Amino acid sequence: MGDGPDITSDAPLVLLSGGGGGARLAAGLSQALDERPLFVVTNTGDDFEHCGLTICPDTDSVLYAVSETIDSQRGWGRAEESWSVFEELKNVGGPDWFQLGDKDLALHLSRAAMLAAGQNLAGVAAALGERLGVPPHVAVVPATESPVRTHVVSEHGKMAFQEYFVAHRCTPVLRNVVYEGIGSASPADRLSDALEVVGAAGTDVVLGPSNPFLSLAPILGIPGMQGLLRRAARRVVAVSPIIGGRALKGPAGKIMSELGLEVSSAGWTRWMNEQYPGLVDVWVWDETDQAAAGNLRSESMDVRTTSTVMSDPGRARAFGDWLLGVCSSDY
Ligand code: FO1
Repeated sequence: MGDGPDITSDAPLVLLSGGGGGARLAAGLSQALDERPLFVVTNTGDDFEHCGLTICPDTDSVLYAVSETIDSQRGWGRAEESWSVFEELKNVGGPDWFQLGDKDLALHLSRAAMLAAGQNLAGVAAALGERLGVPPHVAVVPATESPVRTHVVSEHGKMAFQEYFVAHRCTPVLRNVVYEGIGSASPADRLSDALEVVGAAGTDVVLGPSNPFLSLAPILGIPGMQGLLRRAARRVVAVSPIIGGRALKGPAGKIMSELGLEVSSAGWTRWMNEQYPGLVDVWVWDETDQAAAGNLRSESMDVRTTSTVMSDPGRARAFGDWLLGVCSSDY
């Protein structure tokens, strides 16, 4: 991959991604863009230390999805995985709450070696992407190098993200989410360098169909991130993670109801618009919800609907193509 796409040739498209939905769209846009540079900004709030290894789930889901090595059914980890080490880890009393397959573990060991040798998260992601087969026009960029750690506050008190998501399977009632360290974080140099070179309104930004509280907030809450994206973007397009009143996977719908929000594309749109005023130009909903789109349009919000369910790579590619059309259209 060298030092990544030549962004002066053509303004990049920037995708903010977390979780399985964001990874699927990253793969779809990678295919749809072909040559135009794609910067996938990945959430680092789920990152954590495990068995002495730095685990970066949302970055790895994108690396695996774009290189077509992901276990597409789960939305994380490797396809054609084996579990010899994990099985033996249990026998020798290691932690068994977080499943690490053999191939996935090899990637974590390689990351640990590179970090120990002084490489940063962006450099590790670029090196791993090259080895996995991420196409040269795609840069996978962890949102920040500074540690940001998402914690969920529930009736059990405050817990680390992976404890909530994996150990407790998202069952605790969420009262608040805190992003420890975010106040002293700054956008990754690779992203800010790229977007400052491009100049005003030279790129397009897509907020992926990711959990707004757990995947997008730890990116957009980084000081300077919203301004950086807004200044560089011709158009900012956000994709609803809620379809027909629920999230396809993950706790976004459950969290919305626990926070007293209407669990719908409209509820998501209103919350996002309040949280990030002036950031989003176009709201993309699934066609399942097109009847309700009229209400928001009457509040002069630009809501567009299409089929957003990326149930296979072909549909992810088609959705990517459709989004490119939205980004480049004049209306
Ligand atoms: N999610 C689970 O529900 N159980 C697991 O054991 C698990 C292991 C795992 C290992 C590597 C990795 O990159 C992701 C893994 N995930 C697992 C998913 C992970 O918790 C989520 O992908 C993100 O943190 C939220 O999107």
